[in-house]
Amino acid sequence: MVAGFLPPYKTNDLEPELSKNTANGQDRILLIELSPSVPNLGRFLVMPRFGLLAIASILAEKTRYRVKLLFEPYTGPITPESVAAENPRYVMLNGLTTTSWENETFVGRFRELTRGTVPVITGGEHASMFPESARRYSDFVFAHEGDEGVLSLLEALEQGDPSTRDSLLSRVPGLHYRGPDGAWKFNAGAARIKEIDYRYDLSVVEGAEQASKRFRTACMPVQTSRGCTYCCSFCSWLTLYGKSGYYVRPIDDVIHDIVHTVEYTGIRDFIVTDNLFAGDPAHAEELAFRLKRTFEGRETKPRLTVLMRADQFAGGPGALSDRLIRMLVEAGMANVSLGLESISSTSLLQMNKKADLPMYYLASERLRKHGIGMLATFVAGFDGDRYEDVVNISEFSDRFGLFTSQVYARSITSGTVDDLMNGQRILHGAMDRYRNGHGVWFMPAQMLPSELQHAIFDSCFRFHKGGGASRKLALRAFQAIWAGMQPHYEALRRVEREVLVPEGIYRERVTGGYMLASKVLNALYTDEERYGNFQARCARIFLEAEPGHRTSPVPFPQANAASMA
Ligand code: B12
Ligand code: SF4
Repeated sequence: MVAGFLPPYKTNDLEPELSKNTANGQDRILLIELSPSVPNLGRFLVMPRFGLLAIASILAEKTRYRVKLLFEPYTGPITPESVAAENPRYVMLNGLTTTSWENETFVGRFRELTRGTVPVITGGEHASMFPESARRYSDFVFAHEGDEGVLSLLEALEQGDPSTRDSLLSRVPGLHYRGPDGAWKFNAGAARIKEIDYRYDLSVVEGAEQASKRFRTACMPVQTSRGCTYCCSFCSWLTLYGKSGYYVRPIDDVIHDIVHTVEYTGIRDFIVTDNLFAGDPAHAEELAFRLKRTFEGRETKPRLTVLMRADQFAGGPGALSDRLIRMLVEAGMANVSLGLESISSTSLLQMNKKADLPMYYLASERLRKHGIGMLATFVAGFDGDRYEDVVNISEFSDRFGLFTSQVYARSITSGTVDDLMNGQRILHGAMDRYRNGHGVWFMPAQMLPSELQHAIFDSCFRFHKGGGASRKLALRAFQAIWAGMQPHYEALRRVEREVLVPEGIYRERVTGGYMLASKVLNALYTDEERYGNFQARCARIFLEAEPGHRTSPVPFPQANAASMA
């Protein structure tokens, strides 16, 4: 329990009036997850993001505030007016980068309504990866794990004395905040949480009770471990956590979350949000044993989809034994989402994936033998990838026996090895709303950016058009996403026509098609002024391509409006 709560948080002229009002909402924290206006694949599942659920549960258990989590698919539209009417003491927002525009618009209006009296605290993936951008709509930005820091932050904010408050704020790891002079500060050096300590309390999530009865595709995230033991060049897990380390959760807590979810929401489909499920085989074995025993004789056995590497099924380090795989299946592990990433050996090497195609086929056989469903994610746009390599992922996925094949764009993100080596290839100015995993905003080596964008969807369409009715739901999702991506796709084509090709950054091959002229780009990059101008021209085109120049959300076009589908 955080001690000494609820002395007034004096920041403005409204405060004395509000602080008398603790019984009237002023002891309330509202946590809000808005939906992005441009669809992404994940949006077709009704599932709150794990991080905010964890933070809400921690606040409900360890503080005296009244906590409410609003998840837009459960509640219907969340407006600044409805939130302001609840007179919260604090508002907390999460979000992926694709939702940053919605968050910014929401907070803009909310601040007008409340005259800036309610502190807005943000955390999660966008806040950790692009804190400068999250600062635009936040009073406090939390990078990395927030479980412990959020309590220290509230403790600091409840201090009446400004210098005590500032001193406490300066000790919250991972926090971006404004100092007494109004300038932003950042407490670097986030420590990893080694003893993860929370249990879901879904009673604080509005509309979660029996959610399975209202939403056909309702799922719930659950976490058994944090971090990874690998370092693939493109992967953002280190940026998200701030430091290396792989830590497991106590089994009792994991079991609690699953049982509580099944009983309270009726949901039995879980996505395990671990970066690397079963990275500690002994922990996985105990989990399998306990989970199986917990649901023995019950009809509500959970179905788990876990994120894993192929080599965990094919003799890699930490590979799972047949016995353990069988135990996990009996406990409910129904599907494995494999991060296969590429079918090009060159690209797999460039990614530092430490895996190859023979290993993939071995894993596929093993999973099939155990009757486990397989889906896979790929990252397209590495230097070994030509248009046809990306499209051929669909045929490979078919042969491999996947039920869903998801091709994402290589998205050079801050703090990754890929960023260090290839940061100059990022096209600045692409709108955040298209940074949803599907959008391309960098310059691939063997094709134009728009061709890569096209190839990614071409591959997903080809795979999901085959294979019968089971793939049709995903096909419709990809069609809707492609339709939503059209302004971005058109902007890429204009950037190429007006900047990249005329400037010689892409050259036409004698055999047809375009390739990146790395020397031209690198020379441009070394000239700060010219590179700045080049990026400014691209950014202007991205902005001009936006319907209404960002003044209104992108209209949701009919799925069949997009030509390729
Ligand atoms: C697990 C996962 C998923 C799962 C589970 C999602 C869920 N509902 O929880 C699944 C597979 C479903 C998924 C789907 C998607 N994902 Co995903 N996913 C991940 C993954 C592998 C791990 C997430 C993670 O560990 N986060 C980091 C930790 C630190 O955050 P956390 O545990 O959630 O929360 C902690 C802190 O962030 C903080 N915190 C969180 N919120 C808040 C709020 C406040 C107020 C505070 C104070 C603190 C705080 O405290 C929490 C507890 O410590 C990462 C990739 C990776 N390798 O790490 C991608 C990643 C997060 N996903 C990404 C994307 C793009 C998507 C999709 C849009 C893909 C798509 N096109 O469909 C969908 C969106 C689905 C949706 N509606 O949410 C991107 C996000 C990029 C970005 N900057 O926005 C990532 C980074 C992958 C990448 N490199 O592109 N994803
Ligand atoms: S892609 Fe997967 S295996 Fe590679 S570093 Fe990221 S989480 Fe770990």
